[in-house]
Parts: sequence; C-alpha cells; structure tokens
Amino acid sequence: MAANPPKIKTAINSNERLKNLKTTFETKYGESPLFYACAPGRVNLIGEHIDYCGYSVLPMAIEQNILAAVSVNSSGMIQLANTNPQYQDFKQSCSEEIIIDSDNPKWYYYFLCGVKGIQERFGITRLAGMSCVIDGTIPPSSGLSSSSALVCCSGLLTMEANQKSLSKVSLAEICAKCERYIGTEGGGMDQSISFLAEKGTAKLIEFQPLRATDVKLPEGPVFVISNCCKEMNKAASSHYNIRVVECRIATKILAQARGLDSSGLLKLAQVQTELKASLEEMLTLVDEVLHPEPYSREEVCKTLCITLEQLSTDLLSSNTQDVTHFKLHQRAKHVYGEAARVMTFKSVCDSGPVESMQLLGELMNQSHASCRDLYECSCPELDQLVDICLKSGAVGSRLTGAGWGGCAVSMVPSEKVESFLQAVREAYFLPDPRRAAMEKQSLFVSKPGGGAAVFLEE
Ligand code: ADP
Ligand code: NG1
Repeated sequence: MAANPPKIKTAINSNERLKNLKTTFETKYGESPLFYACAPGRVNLIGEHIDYCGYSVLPMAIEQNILAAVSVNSSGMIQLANTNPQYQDFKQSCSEEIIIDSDNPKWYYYFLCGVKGIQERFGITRLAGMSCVIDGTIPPSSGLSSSSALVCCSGLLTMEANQKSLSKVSLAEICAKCERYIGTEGGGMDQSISFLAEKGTAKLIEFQPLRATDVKLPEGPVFVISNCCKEMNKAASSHYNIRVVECRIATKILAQARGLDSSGLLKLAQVQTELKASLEEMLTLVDEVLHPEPYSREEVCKTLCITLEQLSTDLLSSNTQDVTHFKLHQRAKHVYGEAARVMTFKSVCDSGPVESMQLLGELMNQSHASCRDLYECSCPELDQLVDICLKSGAVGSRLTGAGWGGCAVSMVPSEKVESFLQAVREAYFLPDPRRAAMEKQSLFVSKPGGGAAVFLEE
C-alpha cells in the first residue's frame, strides 16, 4: 500500500496513442517529451454520495484516462495544450502564484489544482518549468471522474517534473484535497481509485485512514456503462455542494439530539462512530429525530442554537449561500442506507453464494431508487436509461457518480451482453440523432483497469 505509482519503460512508438501524442507534442513545442503520465477515470459500482460523509465506496478504474506528455525545461513557464481543440492553450510563469477561479471552472484550473497540491505539499517556491500536452478519453461531466483523472494526472506529473516522490496513498489524499480548490467539496473516492486501482479487481475504498481492499467480482456478469448523454458540470452548478451541506447540517442535528458535542462533527459517519451504533440503528435515529418536510434556514438555526451568520460561515459553502430549504431526513436516510448496501455488496462478493449475481443486482437497483427518490440526484434521462437497461437484460442498473446526468452502470450476465447492447442501442440511442451520434463512446463494457502511472521511453 505504501508503494509509489509505477514508472513503466515503454516503446512509445509501438503504442498508437502515445505515438500520436508524442508527434503532437513535438509539433507544438519543437522538443520531445521527457515522460508521460496517465490517470484513469472510474465507475462506481455502489456507494453514491457517501464518501464525503466518511463511508466506504466500491469503485473500479476504467480503461479511459487522462494522458499527458511532459517536458521539463528552463522556460520558467508552465505551458499547457490539449489534443481536444475545445480546451484552449494556457500558460503561466512558474514564479506567479497559482490562483484557481472557482467561479469560472475552465479546464486548466483542474490541472492547476494538481500543481498547487504538490507545490504546497513540498513547499516548493519555484516550480520546474514544464510543457504538457493533455489527451483525454473520459467523457466529461458524465460521472466517470474526468475532472479527478485530470487533477491526479497533473499531481503525478508535477511530482515527477519536480523530482519528488510520494506514495499512491499520499498522492490520492493530496489530489482529493486540492481538487476542492475548484469549489466542489468532494469526498476522495475518485482520486483514491485513480491511484490505488489494480487491473482485474474492483476496490473497497475506506477513509481515515485511506485504504483500498480488493473486491473479487463474481465470474458470471460483466459491467456495462451507458451514458444518458446529458452532461452535468459539478463545479458550474450547486447541486453537489447542496447535498454536502444538507449532510453536514443533518450530522449536527442528529449529534445534538443524542447529546453529543457536535462542534467537531461534520460527517454522518462520525455520529455513528460516536454513538457506537449500527447502520440499522442510525436509520431508526433518522426517523426519530428528523422530519421529512424541508427545514428552513430559520428552523436549522433554531434547532442548532446558531445565528444565520454562523450557518452561513460554518456550514454553507460559497455556492450554497442562497439555499433556503434543506431536506435532511431524505439525505441522511440515503446515506446510512447506501453505506449498509456497500458493506452487503462487499460481503456477497467475498462469500460468493450461487445466487450472488441476483443479490448484487438487487442492491444496485435499491441504490438507484434511493439516489432517485431520497437523494434526488438522478434525472428523467437517467431514470429512463436505467429502466431500459433492466428491460434489456441487466440484473441490476443504477446511476454512477454524482448524477443529475451522465452514466448508468449495469450488471449484465455475460451470455446476454450482445443482446443487451443491441436492445439498449435500439431503445435509447438510435431514436434520437444526437444520442445516436454519441453511441460509440456512450455504451461499452468495462473491466477493472489499473491505476495512475508514469511512462518513460524504453
Ligand atoms: P466528471 O464527472 O467527469 O468529473 P466534472 O463536471 O466534474 O465531471 O468535470 C468535467 C471537467 O473536467 C470538464 O468541464 C473539463 O474542464 C475537465 N476535463 C475533463 N476531461 C478533460 C480533458 N480531456 N481535457 C481537459 N479538461 C478536461
Ligand atoms: P463525479 O461523478 O466524478 O463527479 C463526485 C465526487 C465523488 C463522489 C461522487 C458521488 C468529486 C471530485 N467527485 O464524482 O467524490 O462524491 O460524486 O458518489 O467531487
């Protein structure tokens, strides 16, 4: 676990993507890359919106990733280019302070998050000059963690360019922290799996301390990712942070109701730990303490004996200052229920009963229903897609990632994959010309991929 990301010697020209990236780099900068770095996206099999509450999640890395070619030079500049013309060039001097404008989440700010994370970790006053070309294959804003893959790739290559060394766990922790500069108060699942993934296995990711355990998936089914083709840019909207804040307020109210000192508590998992209660007991506590009607700001303040100003500074984030109502009962119910489903999913995988495929599928379906009805992080397109996936032969299907758009992950018996893909194609993609045009990169089988790595010319 304390291992560093691998450095792999590769014949660059024998890999089509690396070779093309090298050529693009040489044309752009008139020099050759010194090394390459890549970080994968991920699909979360179960455990949605609970990482920032302190609960374990169960993702696997996907094959799609962010790949960068890098030279280290004496230009005194950080220069960025992207193979996708949608993402404009950027440069800044190494002596300039890195400032991330979270009101305007341009692509290079995600890159700069990674640079800043490494700079702060080592207290580097003058960063090495570097030129980079980025090439990404993860559909953006689709719940497959393109943003975190970019931050992780940047953190890894900045560490390498500045001749520093860190374990995968430290890199994951630094990148989880520094991605928050973009304004989204994420929990750390994405950066953890991006560094700690290993080919062929999903992982249970646990926090505090961060650790990853192999989860052996049953042999029978495969996982299919399908994109509903509606994008949701987390940093450009407040949906995500509203949920983080609702969980934070629920934490305080539950803790207070059971006589705990809530001053140091911000995560729902901490209340469980303090009370030494089971998840079942936490679900009962939610029903006893929280009411299903939304809480107004005034009611929150009255219940917690705090002022509106304290609510604003201590509990709300900068993009949730205007929120007037908070659905605390529904959000806390989802979190404790989903945390329990993750543990059941892991134990079904570990014990491998004959009916495990059905049991896992059932848990995925329950997870989707909870995301849709209690956490309200689905959308009509995703619900329709999940429905179609189930009718097309999946034993379980659910939204994956932040939601409000993006992808579903379905568990499909191997022998049914071809008919499943065809049925989803016909029912969801082909009837709509925009979806049909995106189908190739929006519907695919995914096997557990490896973690972030550095590549050097052989
Ligand atoms: P996700 O769920 O994929 O992490 P986000 O909305 O959080 O979605 O982040 C998507 C953002 O990440 C994009 O708007 C873009 O700024 C950045 N991004 C993703 N892929 C790339 C890429 N290949 N090159 C540059 N920036 C990228
Ligand atoms: P995606 O789907 O990559 O936007 C986000 C968070 C995760 C996690 C999931 C929901 C970030 C960087 N990622 O993922 O930490 O909370 O939503 O389970 O904020």
